[in-house]
Amino acid sequence: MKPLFLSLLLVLAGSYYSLAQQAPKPVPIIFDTDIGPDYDDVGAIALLHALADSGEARILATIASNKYARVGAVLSVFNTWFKRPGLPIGVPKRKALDLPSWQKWDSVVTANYPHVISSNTEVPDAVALYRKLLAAEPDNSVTIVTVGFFTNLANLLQSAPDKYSPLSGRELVKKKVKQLVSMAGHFPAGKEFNVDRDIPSSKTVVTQWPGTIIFSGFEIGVEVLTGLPLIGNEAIRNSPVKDVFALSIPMSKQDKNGRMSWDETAVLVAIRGWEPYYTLRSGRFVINNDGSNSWDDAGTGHFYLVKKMPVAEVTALINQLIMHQPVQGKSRAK
Ligand SMILES: [Ca+2]
Repeated sequence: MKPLFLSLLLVLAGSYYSLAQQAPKPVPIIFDTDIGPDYDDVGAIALLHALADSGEARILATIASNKYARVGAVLSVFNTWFKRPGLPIGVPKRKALDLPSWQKWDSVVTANYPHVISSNTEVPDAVALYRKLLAAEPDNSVTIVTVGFFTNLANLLQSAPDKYSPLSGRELVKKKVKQLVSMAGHFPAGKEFNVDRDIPSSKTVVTQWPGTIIFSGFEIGVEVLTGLPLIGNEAIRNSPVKDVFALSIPMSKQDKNGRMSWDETAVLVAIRGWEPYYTLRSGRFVINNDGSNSWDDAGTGHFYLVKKMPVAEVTALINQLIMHQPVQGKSRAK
């Protein structure tokens, strides 16, 4: 019996070891969002928490690139609902856009759901938080996903050594950031909101970012219409994600088949990689003085997503992920 028991133990230990070997490490990620003017950011933060709950991501922070008065509280509503009330939040304290939701869903969710942050004064400046978090992470490890303006990343690149790190912002990014994924631009050429709203910051980032950038362009998310299964799902109750979509979809005729999923595609690719869903086109993002962009195929360091998986399949996947509900039990740190 003894040898048999021993071999069984060895087999079990072997399969545990191989499982442990195969399990991918969660992606450490910073989510940078303008959450307000559009509500695909709400789908994106739901998807972010869904992939953290599945062990695929480790959220380091949710940071706003927009400074309207409720933005810190709005981020806190979603982090609290997904049982991560202590997740760090940052807000730009210097010059930044101030764009609340035109559908007013920001005041609805902050009125109806618990949040541990009620004012932007309670959270640190976005750049200080970036520096603190990056300094504490291993080299070449952090993924940043931006689904709003480049305001914070431009300020980060231009930041000086501080109590968190003796490195300049650009040096710190070069050392710590593995990749930047951005919902930005329109390919091969066009004009897109996130780039156009803060042109100087967009220029700074696309010309000075020291590492790889993957862009999910306007043309990717515009075809992925999501949210109808969420708002029609009777089993989902008391959800700020559902409430935002249920309030906003009927307010615009163009959303009658669901909202365009620009920001969700960027978060999906930032965590799971592009390979199952898209191919990459290599080159260089070119930004023009009027905020429009084009693409230089001869350049290097930048990529944009090109459709591979049928739109219906990406749509079904995002629809499923944004219906994710909080995992019951105690609060999570990250
Ligand atoms: Ca956005």
